[in-house]
Amino acid sequence: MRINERSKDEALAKDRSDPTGQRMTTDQGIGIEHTDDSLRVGTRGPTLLEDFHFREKLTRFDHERIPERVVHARGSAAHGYFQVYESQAEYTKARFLQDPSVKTPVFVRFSTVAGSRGSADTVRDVRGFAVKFYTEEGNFDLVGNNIPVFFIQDGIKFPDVVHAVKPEPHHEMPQAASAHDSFWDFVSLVPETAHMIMWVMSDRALPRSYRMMEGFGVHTFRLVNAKGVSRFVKFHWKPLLGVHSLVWDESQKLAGKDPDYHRRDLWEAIEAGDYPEYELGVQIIEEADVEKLGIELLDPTKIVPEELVPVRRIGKLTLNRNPTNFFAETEQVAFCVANVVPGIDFTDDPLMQARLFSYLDTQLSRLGGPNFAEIPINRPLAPVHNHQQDGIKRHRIDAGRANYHPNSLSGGCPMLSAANKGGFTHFPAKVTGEKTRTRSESFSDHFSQAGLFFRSMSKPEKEHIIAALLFELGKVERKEIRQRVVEQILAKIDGELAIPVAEGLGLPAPKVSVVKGNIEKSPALSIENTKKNSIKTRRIAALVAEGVDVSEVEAARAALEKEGAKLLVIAKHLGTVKGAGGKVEVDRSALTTASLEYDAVFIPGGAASVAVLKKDGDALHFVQEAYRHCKAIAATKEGAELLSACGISTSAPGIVVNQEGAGSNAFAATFVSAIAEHRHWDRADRHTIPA
Ligand code: HDD
Repeated sequence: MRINERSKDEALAKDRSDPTGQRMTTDQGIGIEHTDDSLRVGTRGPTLLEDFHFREKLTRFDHERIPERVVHARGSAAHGYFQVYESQAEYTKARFLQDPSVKTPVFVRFSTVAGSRGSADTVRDVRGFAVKFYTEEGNFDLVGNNIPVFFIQDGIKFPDVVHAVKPEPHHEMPQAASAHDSFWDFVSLVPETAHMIMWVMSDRALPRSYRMMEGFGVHTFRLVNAKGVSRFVKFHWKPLLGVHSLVWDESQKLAGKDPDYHRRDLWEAIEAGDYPEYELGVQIIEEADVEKLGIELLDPTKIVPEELVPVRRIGKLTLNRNPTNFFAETEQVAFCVANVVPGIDFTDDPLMQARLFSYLDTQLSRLGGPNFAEIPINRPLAPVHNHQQDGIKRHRIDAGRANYHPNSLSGGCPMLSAANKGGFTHFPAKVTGEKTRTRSESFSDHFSQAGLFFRSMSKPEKEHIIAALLFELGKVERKEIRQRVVEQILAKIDGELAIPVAEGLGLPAPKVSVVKGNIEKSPALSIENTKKNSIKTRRIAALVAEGVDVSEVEAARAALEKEGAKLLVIAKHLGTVKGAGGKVEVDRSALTTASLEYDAVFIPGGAASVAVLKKDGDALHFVQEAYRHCKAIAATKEGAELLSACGISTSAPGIVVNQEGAGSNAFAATFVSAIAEHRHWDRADRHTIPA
């Protein structure tokens, strides 16, 4: 079969129901004449049981909810396609990785892990990055995260780590947060969490957007080519917009101001045609080189530093269509690590092995039985024929008498496929050994890569990790847990980390004993080194009041839009604001928005406008908060006076002041590069600003 970018959309179209121009019916297709009053005896009498429409309507409502995912309950998804840059036949026979002209449809769901379905998007947490490829050979699911390692090494401990991080069982608190005793109790007793802890305490756990975070397959997989040669592979997703994060104060406030911040951002970007794009990267490791590498590839708490094995970018994922219906698609999509196509195979990573079981199993209760693969979003494009049958909510109507193999009654059909005709064969890896519940010694180094991560951070990133630990451990009630984390975990990662955390918690300085690996730093781990050459899709707030210099707003808008960014005008009231040279349309009233929702702020000139803003506490707070969060702020002409009123020095990093006006080339160039920098951490006085 030949598929294209539209294939899944076309397949879903058969199940879509468009009410436009249609009459309302019951579930049985019977026309409804009245739906606002139940059937009763007399106008004030009892309601009648025979009102089947009323009973059906309520019954259906009563049963609308299904169990939320036990982890990753909160998520947002999009459709798109994947296209390989050039054939990867040397490494894999997977057909979707052969032909650059093929656009394989995908459905991608991003998520947080710990929170419930209705929890806020911007919490400190790992983000899920799950991709379902609807390939010609069946579905391949790459169920990854935005962090390349995991908390534990063996899936038997998954219920433990998830119970520990989820709200505590006696009072169901806190929601969507790891800052509580049971999580840190677990961490303090399970040193294999050390590396992951560094990542979740870092800026990686506070993405600016789903469009600006990396993704990782985490485990080592195998790629197998048509000759049966296998190589190990680590999968990466690299966002074309670079990797950018929020700051913690901003994340917490956003959770209240706009709990749907990431969901909205993804939706709006796609609606605006700013399609999120990520390159698929692979680190390929020859079996013969494994020993030389000196990294246990079966240990999911380890990365292979990009400096040792470069990430080769082999294709691009583009998300270009929002789902039609959240429940039908985003909620009912069922990812499964075991969904692989010929040419991609598993390894003996004990975390991966547990996942191979858990994902199918969880859908049985979440989606109510074994036929969940027949739900439209889960159906492969490749034809499905087998002898699996019956079960609750069966849709497929199998024809014929033979529901077993081998058979002669159906002419032996459905037939098996040989390996060279698309039949999946497991790579015949050699395995020997005795049954045991012990881990290999090669899984015992828990700290060298945690230290590598910390030491690879820039100064502000290190400060953020320390601040995150002080916040999280500061919320822990039991002193002995705080102490154990510092002494048993942090002191083995790095003194520069453990000592300030101990100090901030009022604990004695721990005895530091650090185990270092064979590389000191991995620059690829620091998001300070990400791409900073574009402001595409960034949102800039322009603060205005009556009397604003309208030409300044329009000149700034033109300069920013030229770079693919968007200027939104904010004023006290919706409608229009009059000023010198005309009027400007207001996009958001100050009441409904906050600096948190923008990447940068622009204060246009106009003496009357600035005079009003200088006396407006909300406007002052807006600018001060953006300053504190280290965002670029530009002011032209009289706009500079608002900066002074906020106590902000016009020479502070990331502050752009221009008296020539927003139309000048110098203004555009400096403001654009200040926004592209994302944040200006070196504002020494930012903690003195009251916001
Ligand atoms: Fe998992 C969901 C990613 C370890 C068991 N996981 C789930 C989702 C993502 C991940 C992105 C949400 C999929 C969606 O959007 O529907 N999980 C990971 C990664 C892991 C990982 C990257 C480590 C490398 N998970 C993991 C283990 C187990 C599970 C070790 C069990 C042994 N995960 C599940 C689950 C979920 C799930 C219980 C809940 C909902 C679902 O599967 O469909 O089966």
